[in-house]
Amino acid sequence: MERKRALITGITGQDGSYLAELLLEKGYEVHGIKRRASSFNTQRVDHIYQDPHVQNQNFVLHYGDLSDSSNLTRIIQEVQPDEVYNLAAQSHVAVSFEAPEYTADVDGLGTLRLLEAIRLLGLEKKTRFYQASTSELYGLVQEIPQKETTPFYPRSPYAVAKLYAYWITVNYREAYGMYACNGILFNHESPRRGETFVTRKITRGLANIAQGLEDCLYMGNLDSLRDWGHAKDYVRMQWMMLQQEQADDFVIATGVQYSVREFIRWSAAELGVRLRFEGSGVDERAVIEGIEGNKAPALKEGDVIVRVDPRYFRPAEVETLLGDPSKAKQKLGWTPEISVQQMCAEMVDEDLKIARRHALLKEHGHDVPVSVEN
Ligand code: NDP
Ligand code: GDR
Repeated sequence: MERKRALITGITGQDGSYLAELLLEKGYEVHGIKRRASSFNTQRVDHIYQDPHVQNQNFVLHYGDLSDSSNLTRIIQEVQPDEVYNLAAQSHVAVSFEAPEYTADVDGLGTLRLLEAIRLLGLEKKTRFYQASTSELYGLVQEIPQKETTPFYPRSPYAVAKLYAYWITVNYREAYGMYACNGILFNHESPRRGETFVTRKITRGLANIAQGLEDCLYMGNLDSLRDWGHAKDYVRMQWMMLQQEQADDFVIATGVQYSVREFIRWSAAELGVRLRFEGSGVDERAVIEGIEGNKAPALKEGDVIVRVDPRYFRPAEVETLLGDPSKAKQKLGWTPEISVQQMCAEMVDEDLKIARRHALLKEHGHDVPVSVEN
């Protein structure tokens, strides 16, 4: 039997890299779209990269961009994919307030361009389509917990663009009989998470502080509540969604929520640091109450290592998200295997390894990257 071919947009991102690994394990030929950048941007997939001079490649990267219809059409024509996973996006909510038009183009119209390319190439009965929809669609939540039938109320240019993408996916399913699904995924993280999303900003920042590379981590809204899972569990679900008899939309979540403050506390505990939160609002800060072990050699009791900086507040915030994954559990038999606490420990561990390497470089007079925004 011929092996299945998948095309992943956003293959260089967190989810794209885990999904590519999963599909390769399953025997797929995996094609991915990467953007041209002035420096290398394939770190997350370098370990599965194959020399293009070798015959019978099962991992192939194509240059492309979701803003470019002709490019997308050419790639889809060349690849003739059985499955398309549309993971590419300007995926940062805060950045979408600064670049709303670009975000609408890539995250909203980009989805249309892919669906339309599949249709115009006559592949609408062959190619199955997965759209990376998001819990941000619920925004100002209308029901707790949120499930597939909960009304949407987007609160950012990112979420509004993703709302268009959600509905155009449903529309192509209904209008042209395409197998097209939305996975409405709640936040999912990993050691490969982008450095400016809140979990990674915390684990990376605290690991750097523990190694003496930074003094203090500046954060936005600590009260924000999120339902966090592990990206590895969530990409498994993306694949499962395209293996059903009929296309459908599913909420993917853990069903448990925690605050940003709690995530900070767990990360610090993983470094052997006990924190006390003092003050409130923009004056809130985390002070070290006690230290155990030797993972944080640069710290001492009484140090203030986290402060609130209003520059990280958003013009409109999504205060609380909590998903109900019952439909995915019942219909697809999916359950997450990695808890948020295990995930936090894994992320701290990986960031500590990087921080230790950087501390060593610094000791020998080399420059190291430390700062992180958003
Ligand atoms: P990342 O930000 O890690 O990855 C985004 C990917 O999209 C990167 O490969 C990026 O390329 C690529 N990309 C960005 N702009 C373009 C463009 N104009 N043309 C082509 N490619 C582009 O996101 P995640 O892996 O975390 O998320 C994957 C998808 O799932 C996104 O669509 C996101 O919005 C959505 N989502 C994510 C959730 C999460 O918690 N992670 C939850 C719900 C939905 P480059 O590497 O060059 O920047
Ligand atoms: P989110 O993720 O906006 O939910 O979108 P992010 O990790 O950026 O923020 C989560 C919550 O933490 C609060 N927060 C901060 N966030 C960042 N980035 N930096 C800070 O310093 C900070 N301080 C507090 C935020 O205000 C927010 O409430 C992610 C992305 O992956 C989207 O692409 C995806 O669709 C959704 O998750 C589900």
